[in-house]
Amino acid sequence: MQDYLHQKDGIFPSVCSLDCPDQCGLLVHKQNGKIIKVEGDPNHPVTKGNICNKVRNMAERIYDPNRLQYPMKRVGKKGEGKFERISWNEAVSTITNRWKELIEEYGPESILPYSFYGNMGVLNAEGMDRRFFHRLGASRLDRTICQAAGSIGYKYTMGDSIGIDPEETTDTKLFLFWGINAVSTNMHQMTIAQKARKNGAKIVVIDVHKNHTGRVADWFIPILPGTDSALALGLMHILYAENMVNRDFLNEYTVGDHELQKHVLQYDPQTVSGITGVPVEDIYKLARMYGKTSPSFIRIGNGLQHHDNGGMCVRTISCLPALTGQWLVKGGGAIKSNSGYLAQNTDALQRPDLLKNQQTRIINMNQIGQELLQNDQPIRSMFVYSCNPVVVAPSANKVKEGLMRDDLFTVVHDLFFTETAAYADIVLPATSAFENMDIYTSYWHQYMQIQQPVIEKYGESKSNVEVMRLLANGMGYTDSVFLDSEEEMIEQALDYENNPYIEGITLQALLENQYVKASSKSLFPLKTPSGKIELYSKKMEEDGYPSLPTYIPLEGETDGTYLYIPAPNHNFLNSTFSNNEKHVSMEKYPKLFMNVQDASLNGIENGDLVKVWNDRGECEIIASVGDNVLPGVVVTQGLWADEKDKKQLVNSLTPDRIADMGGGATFFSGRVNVKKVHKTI
Ligand SMILES: Nc1nc2c(c(=O)[nH]1)N[C@H]1C(S)=C(S)[C@@H](COP(=O)(O)OP(=O)(O)OC[C@H]3O[C@@H](n4cnc5c(=O)[nH]c(N)nc54)[C@H](O)[C@@H]3O)O[C@H]1N2
Ligand SMILES: Nc1nc2c(c(=O)[nH]1)N[C@H]1C(S)=C(S)[C@@H](COP(=O)(O)OP(=O)(O)OC[C@H]3O[C@@H](n4cnc5c(=O)[nH]c(N)nc54)[C@H](O)[C@@H]3O)O[C@H]1N2
Ligand code: SF4
Ligand SMILES: [Mo]
Repeated sequence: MQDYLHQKDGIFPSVCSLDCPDQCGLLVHKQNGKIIKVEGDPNHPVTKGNICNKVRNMAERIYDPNRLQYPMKRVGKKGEGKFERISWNEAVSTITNRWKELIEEYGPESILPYSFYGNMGVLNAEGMDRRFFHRLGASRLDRTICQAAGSIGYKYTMGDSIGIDPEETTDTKLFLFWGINAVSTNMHQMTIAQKARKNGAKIVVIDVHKNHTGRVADWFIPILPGTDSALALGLMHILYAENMVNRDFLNEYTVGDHELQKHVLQYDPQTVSGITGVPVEDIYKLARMYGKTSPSFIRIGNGLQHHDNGGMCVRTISCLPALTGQWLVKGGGAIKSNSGYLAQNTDALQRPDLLKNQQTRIINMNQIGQELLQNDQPIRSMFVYSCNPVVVAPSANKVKEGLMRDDLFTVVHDLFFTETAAYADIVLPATSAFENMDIYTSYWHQYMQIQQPVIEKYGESKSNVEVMRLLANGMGYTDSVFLDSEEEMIEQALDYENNPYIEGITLQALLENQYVKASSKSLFPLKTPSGKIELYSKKMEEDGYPSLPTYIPLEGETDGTYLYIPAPNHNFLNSTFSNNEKHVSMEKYPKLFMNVQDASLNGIENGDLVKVWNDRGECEIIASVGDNVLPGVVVTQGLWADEKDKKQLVNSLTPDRIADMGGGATFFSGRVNVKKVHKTI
C-alpha cells in the first residue's frame, strides 16, 4: 500500500465516490496536508481527465466549515436542530445501551438500518454495515429507491445487469438516449456520442422534458410519461412489418420471437401514437432509422423506470436490440446497468449467514414514511447513514411525521447536518471518501478502482466501516469478522469464482494499476433460464406478469390535473451539494416547467410563483413556461428541501406506491394541481 496520507504535498490518484455511473478517475492535489484541487485523471481509460463541475468543487465540500466534526446529542425538540457535543464513548454507549434494551423488550427487528449510496465504496456502502446488522438481527432494508424496477425488468429479458462495453460505442452510428438526462447524469457517454457524431452518428433523445440532453440531440422526441413501453412495442410492430428484423439472430439467440411477432400486431402506429403522444410519422421514422442503422445503441435511463410500470418498460425496451441482432455488432446493443460485470462475493463480504432468523422482516425503503407510522410491529430505532431520507424518499410528509415520533430512537451518520439529522437523537460525523480505503465499481464502464486514504480524517469523523466496528464492540460482539482490516475485506470480496469477469482483479493489481478492467467474455450464454434473450419469458408468467412485453398504463391518480416529474438536476447529486451555496446559486431556485397551453389556461405566466399540490403535500415554485414539456405534464429538477419561508421539498408531492417489479420507486407517476399564487418578476 502506498502511503499517500503522510505525504503532505503531491498529486495522488483517487476515484469519485458519488452515485454516478461515470465513476471518474481523479487526481487529488495536496499542499501542506490539505486538498487544494480535485481534477480528472487523464490516465483513466474512459473518463480521460474530464470531470463534472460538481466534483471540481469537491475540496470546498471537504473543508466546508459546516462539516460535522464530532458526535452530538439532541437537546431540543425533534426537527428543531438543537444539539450538543458529546464524546464518541458517550455516543456509542448511548446507542448500544438503547439497542440492548430494545432487543430485550421488542426483539432485534425493532431496529432498522437505513442507507443508500452517498458513498459508492463497496466496504463502506455494503460491507461492514451488513455484517453488523446481520449479526444484530435487525430488520432488513430493501434498497429499492434507485434502479430496482428497471433492473428486474432488464433481467427478465437479458438475465443480468450486463450490457455492452461503453468504450465500444466510439464507432456507433445511432445513439438512442432513452429516459436519461445524460448531459447531466452520464456525461462521458455523451462525450463519446458527440465525438461519434463527427463521423456521422445521430443522437436521438426520447424524454418527457427537453432538458440539457434533449437540447443537444439531433432529434428530440417528446413522449408522455409512463408510455415508453408502448413506443417500443410500436417500433417492434414496424420492424416486423417491414422486415427489418434479423432472422438468423432471432433464431439462434432468442426465445419467443414468433409469439412476439403476433403479439405486437396490436401495437400499430396509430394506436401507439394515441398512447404516447408521438406522431405516427415519427414512429415510422424512428423505427426505420433504428432498423436500418448499424451499430445502434440504446442507453436506457433510470428516469423512465421510476414509474408504476417501470419494470415492464425496461423489460420491453431491452428487447429491441435483439430484433435487429445488434448485440453481435461492436458498438451495438444497449446499457441499462453494467453492475453485473464487477459483481463480488457478497456472501463473504456481507456475511448474511450471521443473521440467525432467516425470516427477519424486510422493509422497503420507498415506504419508510408509512413504515414508521404503522403500529403492528413498530420500528423503534433507525440508524441512517449515507442517505438523506427526509429529502430523497417519496411522500416526505409521512417520513417527517414518522421521524417526529417521540418513541423512535434515531441515529444519523453523515458528513453534514442534513435535513434528516435534525430529527436524530444522536448525530455522528462521517469521513469523506478521500479519508478512507475502499474499492469502487462503476455501473456503466467496466473498471474497478481503488481509493487509498489521501487526507487525515476531518475532526473526529469516522468511516462507516469504523463506526460499525465500534458498534459491534459496544454490543459485545467478539466475532472475528469485525476485526477484518479493509485490505482483508477487499480480498474476501474479490475472491469469487462465480463471476469470471473479475478473474485476475486482486487487491495487488488494484494497488499497482489503480484501474483494472473486467475481463472480456462473450455475452452469451446469458443468465436467463434459457441462456438466450427471452422475448417470451416463462419465468415472468410464473411470477405473475405477462410473459410478453406489454404496455400497462400508469395508476390513474385522481387528485391532480398534471403528471408530475421531479427529476434530478445538473449541479446537485440527489440532495448532495444542495447545502452548498455555489451549487445552489448555479441552480438558482427550483422551477416548474409547464407547457404554454396549460399555463395560459390557468392564467400563469413565466416567473409567477405557483402553488403545486395534491393530497400528499404542497410546494410553492416559480413557473417556467414554454414548450419544453408536453401539455398535461409538469417537471421540476433537483431534490430541494424546505427552507424558512420556502416550501420546495419536491418529495412531499411524490407517491410511495411500489412499482410493478423489484419494489421500485414511483417518483414520476404522481399527479399534482397547479395554481398561481402571485407574480414575482
Ligand atoms: N448531475 C447529476 N447527476 C446524477 C444524479 C443527480 O442527481 N445529478 N443522480 C445520480 C443517480 S443516483 C442516478 S440514479 C442517475 C439518474 O440519471 P438518469 O438515468 O438520467 O435518470 P433521471 O435523471 O432520474 O431521469 C432521466 C430522464 O428521464 C426523464 N423521464 C421521466 N419519466 C419519463 C418517462 O416516462 N419516459 C421517458 N422517456 N423519460 C422520462 C426525465 O425527464 C429525465 O430527463 O444519475 C446519477 N447522476
Ligand atoms: N423526487 C425524486 N426523488 C428521488 C430521485 C428522483 O429522481 N426524484 N432519485 C432517487 C434516487 S435514483 C436515489 S439514488 C436516491 C438518492 O438518495 P441518497 O442516497 O439519500 O442521496 P443523497 O441525497 O446524495 O444523500 C447521500 C448522503 O450521504 C452522505 N454521505 C456521503 N458519503 C458518506 C459516507 O461515507 N458515510 C456516511 N455515513 N454518509 C455519507 C452525504 O453527505 C449525503 O447526505 O434519491 C432518490 N430520490
Ligand atoms: S459525479 Fe459523475 S461525472 Fe462528476 S466526477 Fe463524479 S463520476 Fe465523474
Ligand atoms: Mo439513483
